[in-house]
Amino acid sequence: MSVINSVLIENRIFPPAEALVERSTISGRVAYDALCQEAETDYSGYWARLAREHLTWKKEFTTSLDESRAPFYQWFADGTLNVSYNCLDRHVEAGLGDKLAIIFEADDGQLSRITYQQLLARVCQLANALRARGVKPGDRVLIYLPMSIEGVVAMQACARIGAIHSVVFGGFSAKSIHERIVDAGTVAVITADGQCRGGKRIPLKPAVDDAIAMGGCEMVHSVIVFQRTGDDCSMQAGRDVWWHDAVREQAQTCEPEWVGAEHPLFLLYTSGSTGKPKGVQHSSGGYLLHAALTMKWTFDIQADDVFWCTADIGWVTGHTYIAYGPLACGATQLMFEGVPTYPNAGRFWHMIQNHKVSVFYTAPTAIRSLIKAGEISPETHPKNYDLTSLRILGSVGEPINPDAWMWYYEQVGGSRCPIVDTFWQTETGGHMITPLPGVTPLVPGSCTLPFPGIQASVVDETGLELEWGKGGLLVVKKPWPSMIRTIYGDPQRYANSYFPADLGGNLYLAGDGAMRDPNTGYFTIMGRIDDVLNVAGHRMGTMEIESALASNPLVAEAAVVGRPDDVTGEAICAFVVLKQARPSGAEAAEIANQLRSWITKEIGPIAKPKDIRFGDNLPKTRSGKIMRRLLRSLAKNEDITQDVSTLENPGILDQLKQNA
Ligand code: 6R9
Repeated sequence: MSVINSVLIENRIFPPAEALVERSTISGRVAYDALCQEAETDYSGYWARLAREHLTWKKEFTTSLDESRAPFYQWFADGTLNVSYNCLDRHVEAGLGDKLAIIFEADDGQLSRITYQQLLARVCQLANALRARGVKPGDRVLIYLPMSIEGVVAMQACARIGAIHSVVFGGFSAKSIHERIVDAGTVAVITADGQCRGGKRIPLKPAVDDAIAMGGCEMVHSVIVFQRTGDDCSMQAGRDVWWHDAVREQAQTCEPEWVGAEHPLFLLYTSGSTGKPKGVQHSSGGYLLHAALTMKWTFDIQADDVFWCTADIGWVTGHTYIAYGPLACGATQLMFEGVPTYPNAGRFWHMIQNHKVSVFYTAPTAIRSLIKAGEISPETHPKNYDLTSLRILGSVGEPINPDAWMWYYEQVGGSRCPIVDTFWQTETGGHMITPLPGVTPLVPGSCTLPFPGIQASVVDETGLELEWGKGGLLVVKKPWPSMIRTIYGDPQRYANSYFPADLGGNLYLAGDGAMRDPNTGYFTIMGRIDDVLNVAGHRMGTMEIESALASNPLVAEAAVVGRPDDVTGEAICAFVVLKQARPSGAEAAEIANQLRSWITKEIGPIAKPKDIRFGDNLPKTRSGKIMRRLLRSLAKNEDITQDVSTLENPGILDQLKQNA
């Protein structure tokens, strides 16, 4: 692989405010360096110390990292614990039973609040109900629920009895549910009659019925149905039971199942380079350690914080930073059922104001869409809200372009709040490369430095470490506690995809391109390595072109893909959403030319998109990720044959077929 040329230069730097450094758990660069040094000197001892300090064990472990079956690494394997005990009971035992665990805001604004004591009681009741229906430790339970307190209760109840949950995002189709039921050999499903999003009621249970009817699901003996909308819902006698009926007679206490640290906590299906989603398997002890630790260090979570992660529990961010991390720390969190644009695009800011949110964690795509909305309807701009409760902002899911970063920093954070741009993946379990609020001077668009103990690096295609300033493959050199343990049912695929022989077989390959700043060593993520373009022999990260486009005052959002080209190998095709209405005809051609000149000026003629297409929006998954697969097909003028069931806005595809 030739070197990825980084052409995006960012000179702005934002050191942490003195007051923040003082109050932070990890305070100052010296403290950060000391942790890194400790990990360097005694890697396995470092993580063992943290696992003892941050988790409560039933039986203490005697071994920390076990590499004897590499790349199937084990952590703290002879220790036993229970994840739900760590998230609930231990706080109640410490006198925090009356502390709010979750403030839930429904789509229509209705609020429910639940304390740690109440949450524990509800988790115990559902855990007892699952046990009563024959769910045993190690059994797989599929969860298909809306954003709700019940979603968290369901996940925690599985953890309590040692069942392995597999949460499927509420927007996935019956076919996706079916695939996941079969792949994991699921014995029970927890779902709801429907969900409410953006003022609409959307059924859920029918998709579960259809999935099971597709065949091969005979092992599903129970379907527990939470009543959310009250809409009609068919119930199959013997198999289906209403949640409220299942828990009614159950005790509010439940002895946790003490499991080994390596006992699987959950599977979460994610897309890889092939079409078949992979069931990423996570552990109990190592996963929970990193969930707790990153809450404390990256988000600097304190007793009086109100934490809000806007992700859905159907994605890994909702697992680690809603269902487990905040609870493992005894924090108070806000949870939201709806969408950021309902009843208007000021919803997030309104909620931050109302609930005095202090730590806010969202995705760049949400920020960019709210920037756009704030320009169209100025009354939804964050300046109309009191956001002074905020102290830390977070970003996750994709690279954040410097323009969106600056807007987030200035307009949302009032230039007071550090932005932790957290790079991580479903497979990593928690943050890998991220600023720490009381440590790291921030550079817009950079996720900065590895979390203490994480040995991230950039290598070439043979696994050789590259000097700073050279782009290459992002890898992790040592196993870490919260890493993926295997792909469920396909250990070979796990070994091949994440520890490829080309790199020597012992480096974890993240699948992203990255470069370290020659002076600071800061990491910049340059997009998936499958998104790296080679135009006339020059390699460029698509993200850099996107960022350059997004920095044009006319542009709200842009995505760039490559398409085959006879002359240059690959040509750049840009899909652009303008802040103004979608142009057509001569106007479109004129703006396209302006953008080409802009790119020429920002990066150079090599980065000039050959094709530019305008849309009202970009094709995105319901989790907000741009579907580049589709864009690549559109760029090639291919018919769309891929599965578009995860697409939020299928109507957009037609618009994006024509060049400006
Ligand atoms: C947590 C999550 C993982 C992929 C990852 C990368 C991209 C995530 C990022 C980021 C740049 C960040 N990604 N966070 N890229 N900066 N802060 O999103 O997990 O859904 O598995 O996606 O997302 O490309 O490889 P997942």
